[in-house]
Amino acid sequence: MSYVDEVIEQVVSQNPNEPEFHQAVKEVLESIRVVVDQNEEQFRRDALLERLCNPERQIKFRVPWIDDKGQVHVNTGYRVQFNSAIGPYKGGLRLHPSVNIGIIKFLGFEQIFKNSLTGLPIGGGKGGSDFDPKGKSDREVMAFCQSFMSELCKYIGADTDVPAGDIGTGAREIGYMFGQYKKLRGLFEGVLTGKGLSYGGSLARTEATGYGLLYLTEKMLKCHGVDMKGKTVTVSGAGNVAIYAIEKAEQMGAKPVTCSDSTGWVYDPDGIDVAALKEIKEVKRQRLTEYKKYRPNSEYHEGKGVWTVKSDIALPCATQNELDLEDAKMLVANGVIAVCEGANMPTTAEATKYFQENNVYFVPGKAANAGGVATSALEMSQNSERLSWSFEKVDGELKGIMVRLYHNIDDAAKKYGFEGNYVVGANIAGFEKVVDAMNAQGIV
Ligand code: NDP
Ligand code: 2IT
Repeated sequence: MSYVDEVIEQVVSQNPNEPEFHQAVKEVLESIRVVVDQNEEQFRRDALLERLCNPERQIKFRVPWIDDKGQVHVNTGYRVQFNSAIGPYKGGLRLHPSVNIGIIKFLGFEQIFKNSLTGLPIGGGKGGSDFDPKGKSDREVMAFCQSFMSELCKYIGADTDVPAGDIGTGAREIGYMFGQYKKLRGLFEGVLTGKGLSYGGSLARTEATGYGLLYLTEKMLKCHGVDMKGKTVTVSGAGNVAIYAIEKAEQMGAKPVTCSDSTGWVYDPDGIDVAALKEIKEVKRQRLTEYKKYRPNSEYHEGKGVWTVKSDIALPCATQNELDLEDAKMLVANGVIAVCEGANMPTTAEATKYFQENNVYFVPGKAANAGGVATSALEMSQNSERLSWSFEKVDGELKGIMVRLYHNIDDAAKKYGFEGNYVVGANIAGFEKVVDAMNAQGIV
């Protein structure tokens, strides 16, 4: 049996009940098969893939907190410090009831290669909790965040592990966590990114993931002779990534016509009103049912359905495995040109294959959404030099990073005979740098 197949089998049997982690590992290892085959003897002797697929450290802890009625709740907190070969662990904290160790491991594993692709010195990690911030008062969210950080603060630091936001973790949560870290450790340092601007946050970090997604999409399409202007875009999600993807798509002259949350979705034939969306989601923390009040011409539908809308470009920006084979068939039948992932692993393996077989330009999340973590690394740089850069500077750096990233994955795909396959390109390009650093540092 080939070394790649052996390790895939091992990962599946040693990590039962973690289907998302298996999915992420299989995609990466299948993609890098061509590189591994060329170095099979050495990689096997060095147990390189076993080391790559086993986190350096996994932390799991109890998070007790008291609600507004005096009731105590207990959630579970996680931090998976996956790989520090190229820099301090870096990756977000997800707060969502669906969080379990398998979800955090899949996200941490993806983060290794994504962070490598940014070209910046950041290793891979991820964390979070099964706590649901939805429907909680600010005080309850603060109580949770303080309790979460009371334990997490023992394991993180500006030069060891730097968490940030992800689903359910935005500026409010990062603020409460930063305050607690500072109180307990007595350190005002860049231990978290996505901070508020008044205490060390970076301009353009809020926008970065969505904007970066569009910078990469625009560049990729341009290289294939396609102009963004006038294109219809379907977007899923209505959170941080989706909002700024919609905003930048509009600025580029495209027309985003959908967004969604976990209860329903909106179709606005005139183009999503991003100011209304921000008001509903960022300010009032409401459901998308409210959107129709701002835009009477729009439609609201319960459940899932964004991918039934005809579009040229599809940007899944909500959560993992939200776009399945049926959705892919619908998008292809409706003439979609490109699918670029704003979320982490939103497209199932079957749907990805279907897009590739039908000549849809498909860019995986670890490349397409890397602008968020790249700008987090720029926030770390600003914190280290105790300076704040202008919006234009950060945004310009972000754009440069996304354009270089695109060429990097395109070149890697071509080099190994997979031209246009950005899944293979991203995984190989991300892997090569990490392996080089792991080899240089010995068996640790
Ligand atoms: P937010 O919490 O801001 O928004 C998430 C959005 O997705 C919400 O509209 C939410 O709806 C929806 N959603 C979440 N879970 C589900 C679900 N199980 N089913 C249906 N809808 C769901 O998160 P972000 O925008 O930050 O993150 C979105 C994706 O992008 C995630 O995959 C994340 O890992 C990824 N990502 C985020 C980055 C960042 O910088 N924030 C960087 C790179 C990737 P509802 O509010 O109803 O739950
Ligand atoms: O998935 C991701 O890249 C993020 N949630 C952002 C991580 C970060 O450290 O900014």
